[in-house]
Amino acid sequence: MIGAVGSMADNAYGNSDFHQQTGKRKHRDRERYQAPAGVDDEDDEADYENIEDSIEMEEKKPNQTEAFKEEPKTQAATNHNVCGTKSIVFLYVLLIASSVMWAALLSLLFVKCTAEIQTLKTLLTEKGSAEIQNLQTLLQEKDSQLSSNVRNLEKDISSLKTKDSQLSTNVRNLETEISSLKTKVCDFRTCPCDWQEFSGKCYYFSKGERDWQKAKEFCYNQDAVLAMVKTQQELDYIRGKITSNHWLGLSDLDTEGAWKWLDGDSVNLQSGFWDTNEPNNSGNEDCGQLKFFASLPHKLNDVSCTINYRWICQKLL
Ligand SMILES: [Ca+2]
Ligand SMILES: [Ca+2]
Repeated sequence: MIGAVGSMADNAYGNSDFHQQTGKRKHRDRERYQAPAGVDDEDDEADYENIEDSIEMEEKKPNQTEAFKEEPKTQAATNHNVCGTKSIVFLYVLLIASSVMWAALLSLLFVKCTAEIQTLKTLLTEKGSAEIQNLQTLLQEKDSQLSSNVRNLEKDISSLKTKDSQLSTNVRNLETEISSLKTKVCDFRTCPCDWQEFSGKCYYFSKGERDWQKAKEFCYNQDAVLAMVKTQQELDYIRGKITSNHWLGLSDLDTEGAWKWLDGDSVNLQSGFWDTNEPNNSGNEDCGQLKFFASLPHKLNDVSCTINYRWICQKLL
């Protein structure tokens, strides 16, 4: 504001000084062009008017100068506005062009990517189809092979079943033939196979060992009893057949010390069949055996019924 006021004052001052200087110069020009003596008055008057016009023209010059000074400023402002508008328009155009270019690039990229994706999809589909086809072929081959193997196994199983049935039939036939042959062979004997005949009786000498009760049950199952040695001949016969201790059908289980054979007959304790100092019931001995001696006659002895020994069965012919 202060600057503007100063400027206005300077302009006013400048104009006043200009008018003063212009007045002085008019005066000097009038003096200079004062007509000397002897000069024509009409010519002088014309010259003077030209001079006046010249001075007036010069007086008008400051105004023209000011106009010339103001004109560049307005033109510059106009030029500045035009340049700004052009710059904005240029920026807009540049922005639009850039947007169009980006849109075009993105479109191209999208189209390219879509094409790539489509190509990949096609490749994957082709490869997947080929793999699936290969797997299906392989599975069909394997399935066919497995089916063939299963059929072969079923045939083998059927053949084995047939052979097993034939073998079973053959075994049954052989068992029947063996049984028939045994019967025929045994018909020529007086005692069953593996039994020995002596004095109207059949005797069986076991190969295995059992306790007294189980040995008795075995003989019962053979329609026989544990051997009862009541005569010297029977004792001598049995003594010649054994090489170890054997159970006999003898016990005092019903009454301690009352020794009886299985048919209920009492045993003569003074018969000489018993070993020396036997039966002694040492440790609760209730079952009788024929005790084996390597160098002495085998004799009767009482022992615990739970001990396992071989045994002798006896039955009538
Ligand atoms: Ca006893
Ligand atoms: Ca004893």
